Amino acid sequence: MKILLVNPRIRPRHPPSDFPIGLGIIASIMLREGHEVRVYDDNALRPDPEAFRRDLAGMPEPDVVGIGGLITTYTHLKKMVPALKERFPRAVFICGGGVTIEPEVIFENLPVDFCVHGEGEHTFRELCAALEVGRGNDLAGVQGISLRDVRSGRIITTAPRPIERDLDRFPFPAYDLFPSELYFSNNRGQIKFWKKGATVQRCAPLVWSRGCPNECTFCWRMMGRTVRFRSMDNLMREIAFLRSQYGVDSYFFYDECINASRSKAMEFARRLLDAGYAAPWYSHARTDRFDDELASWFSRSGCIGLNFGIESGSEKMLKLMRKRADPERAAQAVAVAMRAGIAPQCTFIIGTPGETRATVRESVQWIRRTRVKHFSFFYFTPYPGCEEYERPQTQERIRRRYDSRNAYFSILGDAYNLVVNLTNVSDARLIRWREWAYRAARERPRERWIRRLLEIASLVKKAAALLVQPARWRTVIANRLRRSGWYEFRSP
Ligand code: B12
Ligand code: SF4
Repeated sequence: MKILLVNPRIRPRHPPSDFPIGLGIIASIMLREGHEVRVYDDNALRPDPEAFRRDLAGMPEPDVVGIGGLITTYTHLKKMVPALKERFPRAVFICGGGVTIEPEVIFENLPVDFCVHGEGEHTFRELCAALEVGRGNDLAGVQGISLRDVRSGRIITTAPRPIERDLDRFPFPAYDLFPSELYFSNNRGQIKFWKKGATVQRCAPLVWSRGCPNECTFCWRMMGRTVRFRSMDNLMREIAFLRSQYGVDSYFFYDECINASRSKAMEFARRLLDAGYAAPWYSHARTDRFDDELASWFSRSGCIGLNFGIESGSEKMLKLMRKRADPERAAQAVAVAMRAGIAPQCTFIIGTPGETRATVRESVQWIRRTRVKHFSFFYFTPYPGCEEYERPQTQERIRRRYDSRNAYFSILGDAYNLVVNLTNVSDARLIRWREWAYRAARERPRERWIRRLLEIASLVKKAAALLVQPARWRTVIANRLRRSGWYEFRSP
């Protein structure tokens, strides 16, 4: 079969980075099966609509077009898929990745024939095999797909696809079909950010494990709850391949939690050292399985930074999110990382149902106490698939703001923008809390005291003026109080 795999763009305002590992593995599998595979990497090329049509015009007609990715690619898919369909009207369109979480939305708004749910490797291969001439009847036996029944118009979803337990069965991504050089050189910016003066040239993303056993309410465990690891030999072989073929000299691990198993994480660091592959690397990690010994091994193997999803400095909020973490333990973990020379990057969520000014303040105080330099505050965003998204009250709030799921899916992005407010305060107030949190968390103690003194002086001055001209100053003071960080801090 002739297969065209399309990688839609994500984060279009940033230079293309993040090699699409899943799509790359699928490409490899289909090559191995003897198919003719082409890739159109829209994320790397970023063509304007005119250039896109020109590129399509030069392409031979495929039998199957595979496309998809994160839910955030949905808006772009709405532009791309109709253009692709117009150019290749006879091809079968298969959509995969997180965007297919609600197949009804996809079938209603995109001209696709099939949705693939969850891990796509086996499903895409089996689906293509079933589609080959004369085997269309096997479709119902393909697990993990949705399709629209031609007669009734109903959407049929087959049995879920079980997760693959032996990840070594999958080949390495077909790096040579993608502009890997571009991705690897762009990714090195991440490493340079975390290690000033690092002289790395190419940074490759890698996935060692899949799945997470935890159940945070804001997270979608699209790779399941069972953590599965590739064997160490398999991982080392891929690293060796990337180093020799692409001159890769640093790594970015996309694992949800690199220290999901402490013993394996230790072994991993040792193997990097023993194999001579120690080089700057970065990953996500959990705070509850991170201690001095592990940090020291990580550091020796090249770890320069770890992303810790702290989410909140408030115990109450962590419980509500079911994060299974506590602020004290998290503070210890970042201290451990700093001692080992590993930069902690801490992410927080603001606007979880139940959030109050006091809990935001606890997050800010956590940052001040731990003195972490790199932190971000994301708005709580109920991405489809996560537990919070399913709750009736969340659905109700989404419905109040968006007239359809199409409209809601289209707005989803990086969680830097507030898309739905699940707290009991107004949007304006929630936005102010976030602004305040950034400002207050960045302030050093001396700056904080100076600012407070200046604010008090200014208030005293204005209060004195009020005595003289009450009407004029009443408004000024009210506005000032509303805007001031002092006010935010003082009046929960
Ligand atoms: C790396 C990563 C990213 C990278 C993107 C990498 C990429 N090009 O795909 C970056 C850093 C950009 C990113 C950003 C975000 N991410 Co992210 N990310 C991940 C992460 C940690 C790993 C993805 C990965 O490589 N997995 C391993 C490979 C093998 O799997 P895969 O790429 O998903 O592909 C498989 C299937 O999805 C499917 N598949 C994928 N594409 C296709 C195409 C076809 C045709 C088919 C048939 C199948 C198929 O088959 C593949 C093989 O099994 C996942 C968590 C996870 N472990 O999955 C979260 C995850 C995908 N991200 C998520 C989120 C929420 C985000 C952000 C919104 C976070 C934020 N608050 O900013 C942003 C969105 C950015 C944006 N504006 O678009 C959510 C998914 C949300 C959703 N419903 O889609 C996840 C699941 C995290 C979570 N647990 O909640 N992310
Ligand atoms: S946020 Fe992290 S720990 Fe929580 S369920 Fe998602 S991947 Fe697991």
